[in-house]
Amino acid sequence: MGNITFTMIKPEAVAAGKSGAILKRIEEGGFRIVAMKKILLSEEKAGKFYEVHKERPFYNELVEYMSGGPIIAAILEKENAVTDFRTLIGSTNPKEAEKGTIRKEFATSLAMNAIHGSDSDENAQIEADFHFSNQERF
Ligand code: IDP
Ligand code: MG
Repeated sequence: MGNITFTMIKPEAVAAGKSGAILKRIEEGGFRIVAMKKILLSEEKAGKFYEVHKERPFYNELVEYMSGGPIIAAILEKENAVTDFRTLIGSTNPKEAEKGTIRKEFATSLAMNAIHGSDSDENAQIEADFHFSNQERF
């Protein structure tokens, strides 16, 4: 048993049929899927999820984008889950993402960067609880 991180495969990657390929990379990276579902976030829910970015100039665009189509949300387990997952997905800006990372391969732009990963253990717990009940975790 390791610790957990929270991820979302973002709308443009889901729409482009990349979910399977991305999930394959996640499992091959040693992450165990604890919980997973395909959901359409309301603007309100997307706004709440990204509330820390409320004052940023891209906030409205981000909320519109993340509520514009279904996402795949998941809780992942691994030792050092948060740090190792951020390494697997790569930099926020795909132009700066390392070769071999999920964002390097699947992102289309800085905004539409294919995947989310929690940035701390504390936020991983908050984000997992935001989307999943205990009964949905295995
Ligand atoms: P992260 O997803 O790598 O943790 P954050 O800085 O937390 O990056 O930003 C959250 C999300 O907001 C990014 O993944 C991306 O989709 C979007 N975003 C970040 N910076 C910009 C920007 O400058 N313009 C447009 N969208 C952005
Ligand atoms: Mg972040």
